[in-house]
Amino acid sequence: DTWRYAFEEAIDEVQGVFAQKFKEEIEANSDHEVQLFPYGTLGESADIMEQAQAGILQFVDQSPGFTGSLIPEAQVFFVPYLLPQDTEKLSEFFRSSKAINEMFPELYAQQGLELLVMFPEGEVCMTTQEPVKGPDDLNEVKFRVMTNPLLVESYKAFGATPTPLPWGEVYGALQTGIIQGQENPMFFIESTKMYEVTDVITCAGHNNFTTAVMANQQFFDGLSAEDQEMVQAAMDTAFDHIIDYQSGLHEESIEKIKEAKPDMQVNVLSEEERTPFVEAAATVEETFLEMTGDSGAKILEQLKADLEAVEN
Ligand code: 6CS
Repeated sequence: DTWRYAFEEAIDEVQGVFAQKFKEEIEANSDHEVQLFPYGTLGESADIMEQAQAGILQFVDQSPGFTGSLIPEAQVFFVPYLLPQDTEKLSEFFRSSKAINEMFPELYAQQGLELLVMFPEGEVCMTTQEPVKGPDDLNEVKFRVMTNPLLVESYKAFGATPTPLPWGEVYGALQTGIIQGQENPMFFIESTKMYEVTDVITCAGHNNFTTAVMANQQFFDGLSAEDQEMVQAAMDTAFDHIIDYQSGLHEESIEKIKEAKPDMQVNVLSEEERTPFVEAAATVEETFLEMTGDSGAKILEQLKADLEAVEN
């Protein structure tokens, strides 16, 4: 039989490299085949999620940036400065976190989804037309965010005018001036040529892009115990692979951007310049708690405990 797996990026971008590794593992260890559907073949992120919930797809990679509208607690990944930027600590956190490996699966299950893995895709940086040294520089900037209420609140707190849009509209909206900024990991800024339609990259260390792979729950429940274990093992192997794959990717992507557009500015904000953004994070955390109540509070508390365990 053939398992259909869709993701939000191109085949040679991070989600695609992960999916290819998963496919390779499954096909090496079983008679199942995995058919991959990169971004654009089946629609936007919201479309592939619907298809996975309906059982048309067996697997889907959707980042919490979009799942936040379906599972409000998944917005926790948009509380700024929550995740460490240190890649070793970060991968250890994803591997060991109780919030991720025990609590989130219950919430995804309520939406008919078996959460299989969450993994990081790199530090998120902003790209804009003008330099951003602090929140004042975001004033009047229409800034594209993924369709996620808490991310909207973050960019409000950062001083911008957030504009939620699906990915497919971002390049054109920047080109025509409908928006003047967006955020993404460096590999994605490079591969999607965001440098063609913005002039300045600003890294404020406020977040690391998180994504999640899930299976249709009914499909997964119908697999033999052996197949379920094989799927989980293939996800674990793909996790290790994607962590290795990303080593140095941020820096290599900056080099490629500089080659393609030598006058592209890349600014890394100093500790002092970050302060107002860090301060804004506190209000975003409060908003998260207002939006998600008891359930969100428990997730946030566990997540912080998991992060602390990794720090020490
Ligand atoms: O900004 C976005 O919408 C996209 N960014 C990444 C890194 N992956 C998929 C997502 O659609």
